Amino acid sequence: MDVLATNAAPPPIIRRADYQVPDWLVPTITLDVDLDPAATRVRATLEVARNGTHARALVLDGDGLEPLAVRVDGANADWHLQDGDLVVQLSGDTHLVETEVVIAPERNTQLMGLYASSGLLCTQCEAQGFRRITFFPDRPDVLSRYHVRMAADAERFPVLLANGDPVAAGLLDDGRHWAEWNDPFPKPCYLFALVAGDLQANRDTFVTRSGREVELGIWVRAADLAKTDHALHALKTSMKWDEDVYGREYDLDVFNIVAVDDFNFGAMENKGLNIFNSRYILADPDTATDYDYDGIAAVVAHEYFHNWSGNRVTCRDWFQLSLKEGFTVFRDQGFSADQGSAAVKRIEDVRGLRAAQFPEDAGPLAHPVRPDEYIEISNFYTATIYNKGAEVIRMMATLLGPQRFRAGSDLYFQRFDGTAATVEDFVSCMEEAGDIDLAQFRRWYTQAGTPRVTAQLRHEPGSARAQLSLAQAVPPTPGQPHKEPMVLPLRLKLFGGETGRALTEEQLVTLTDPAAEVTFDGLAERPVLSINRGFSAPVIIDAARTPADLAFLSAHDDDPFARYEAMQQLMLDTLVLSVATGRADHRAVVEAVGNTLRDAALDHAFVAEAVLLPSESFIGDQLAQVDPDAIFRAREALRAELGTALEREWRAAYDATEANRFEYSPAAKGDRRLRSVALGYIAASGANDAAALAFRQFERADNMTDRQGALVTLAGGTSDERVAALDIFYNRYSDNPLVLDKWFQVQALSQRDDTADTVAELARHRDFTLANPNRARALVGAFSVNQRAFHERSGRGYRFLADQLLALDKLNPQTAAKLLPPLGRWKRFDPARAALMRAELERLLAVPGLSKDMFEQASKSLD
Ligand code: 0A1
Ligand code: ZN
Repeated sequence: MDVLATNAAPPPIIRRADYQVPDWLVPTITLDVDLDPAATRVRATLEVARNGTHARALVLDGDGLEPLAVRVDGANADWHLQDGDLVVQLSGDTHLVETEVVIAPERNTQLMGLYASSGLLCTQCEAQGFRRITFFPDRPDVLSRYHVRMAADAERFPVLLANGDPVAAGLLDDGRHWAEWNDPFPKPCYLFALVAGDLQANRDTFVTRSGREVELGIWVRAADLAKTDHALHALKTSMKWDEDVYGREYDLDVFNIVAVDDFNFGAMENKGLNIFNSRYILADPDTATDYDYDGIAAVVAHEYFHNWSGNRVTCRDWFQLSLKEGFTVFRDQGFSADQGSAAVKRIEDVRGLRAAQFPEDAGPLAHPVRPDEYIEISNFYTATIYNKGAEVIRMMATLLGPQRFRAGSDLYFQRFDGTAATVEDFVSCMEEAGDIDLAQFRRWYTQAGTPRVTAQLRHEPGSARAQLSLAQAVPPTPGQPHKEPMVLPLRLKLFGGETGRALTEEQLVTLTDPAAEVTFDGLAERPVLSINRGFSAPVIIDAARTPADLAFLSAHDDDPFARYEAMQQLMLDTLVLSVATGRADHRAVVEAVGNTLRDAALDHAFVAEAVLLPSESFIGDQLAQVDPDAIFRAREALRAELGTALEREWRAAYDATEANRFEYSPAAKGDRRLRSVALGYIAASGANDAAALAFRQFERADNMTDRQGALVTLAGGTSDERVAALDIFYNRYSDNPLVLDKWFQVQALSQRDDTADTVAELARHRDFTLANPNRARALVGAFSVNQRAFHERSGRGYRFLADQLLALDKLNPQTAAKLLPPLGRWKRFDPARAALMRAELERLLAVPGLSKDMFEQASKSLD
């Protein structure tokens, strides 16, 4: 592990501008892995080839490895270790280099490299975990063919899996057995994987469009087998979708997925052997919510799609991470949109972007979609790389149109198949196939910060003409004080303020200058502006529309996303005003929400999204300085008023969405969503029977969505039913870690006044452990986004987070560092809170032996 000694020099900064082609290539590697949790022996044979004309030594990355033997062409070699890396002097242009190391997977708490999780052994190599298994040029532009031989105890590890296709297996005489796997596709080492364990597979086959039969297997513990059908179905649906929509076919004879309980991220796209966090595989109605089901389908699709966008075409270096991640998120979003309501999917994605990426872009950790430098690459698996990256691809798709975008992606896959490519390569393909100049558009990859667009529509009463003034600005971000104008594709349309008729067709206005004017003629009535429809550009729009116009659009706009957006803006304007002035005029919101609830033509999933109030933190993002208590009060007041004024409507919605039996379909999901939202408002109204109603839902539910929905409502209140429900839930699921995570999370997100106390107590609960990333995120991660509780004036929330981060940093720096950003938002708060937050960051930085992961996040957060 890279740790910093006290007074050590700061860790080096890696710069994109310093990229050099590799000195040595490794066309093939043979791995012989003798597996044992305490001592695994790894023998590697690398065919190495000098790349170009130079006299430099071979440098193989290593992290915590001790070479037991190093041989070149069968003889002892001239080698030394330098900062953990193996340096070997070589005379010729090609050699066979053999190394041998012993590693201890059961002691690997970082969950990078080879590690143990609930009795199985598995690997995680992206971004730089392979160097913890064997000495190797651990960089994505070194592509090799892998041949892997594994041996392990046959009873403890009856299943042995690796990338590619199985070639042979057999028994050894000491109770051990072995298997050999061969992957014919050259790949970077971050895509290497192996798994050994007592696993069972849910198997199926998929016939590709050219008629090849692929063996599919989802590998889990025997007890979990019944929870894998949804993931398997999602896998087959994704395979077909990628053929239909992108013309991409699967290329190996087997495709395996393994679920593991301890995992730093969501899942990993290792070639032919995806490894998943079990939360993105296991589902049945009793234990998984609809949200979980959707997440599973999306992540299964995401990892599968990486087979082309990431594996067949990989990244030249880690600065290009969004090349595979932004594109693959865009692809999985398209897949999910096609499985249900595209509008609701878009609403959810935009809500996620605003919750995670906008604050990142506005804070000390802001970075471009293609960063220029990093200290620790695992800190760059961010919402900016993934989600803003996907928005950038979406804008190119909008500018090119579907056919030319598909031509661009075909060209990209064809031209770069089998290679390590760059963002520039991708954009050039889009430019070439789309016959479009994307020179200015490339700023989306280089400039950080969320652009702001002001839009002002002027119209003289009685006139047939209206004038729209647009202006854009990109705020300064760390290291980028001055910004150039961006290319902003804005879909817009005008509606008649009296009749609600469309006054224009939808048009795509692409703003490229700092400011522009658009004129509309032939208007029969006063126009109302609908702008950034479908969220065509990931920007903040300031269109200064009146509450009446926003309410009007929320009822009449023909783009469901824009309808949702109008309602959100109306709610946000109302709440911001009430936080700022202490005076609240809720009438327009109540009327608009009432209209939405009474509109029988709308689907329930959409209604549920549309009537939800913006989150406390999103309200905070609109303010010059965040006042968590005032925001909480203003939001609660509006919630209560909506609950009371529309109580009849909420009860009608609640009753109309009662189901006899669980069904997993878009309509049934919409019903469940609306039902829990309605329950929340009934409770907010203060109705006497609210807790009883919630408890009844909790007890009668035949699925986790309804049960958790009721639990969330109860957990936010003060009723006796709250304690009962939390106990029942805990006892019922105490042996199911994924559901226990929900139990921790619901309490950490609770709106109650005593949440900080509860969370401190839960951190001492016998089921709490920082060693499992899901559990750490469920309590610590959830608490630190609970704005009011985390920012409690005393600063104890900050202290709690810093204490947990310090403890976790010793086990798993990667996961710890990802939980730090809420502390870095100090500039957004009052001086007293800001000082307390800074003090915790300083305390972290003063700790000897802090990981470089944490050092980077904490030191940047102080600036
Ligand atoms: N490439 C994966 C994400 C991922 C990244 C790093 C990991 O290391 C702990 C694990 C997974 C994806 O995009 O799904
Ligand atoms: Zn990915």
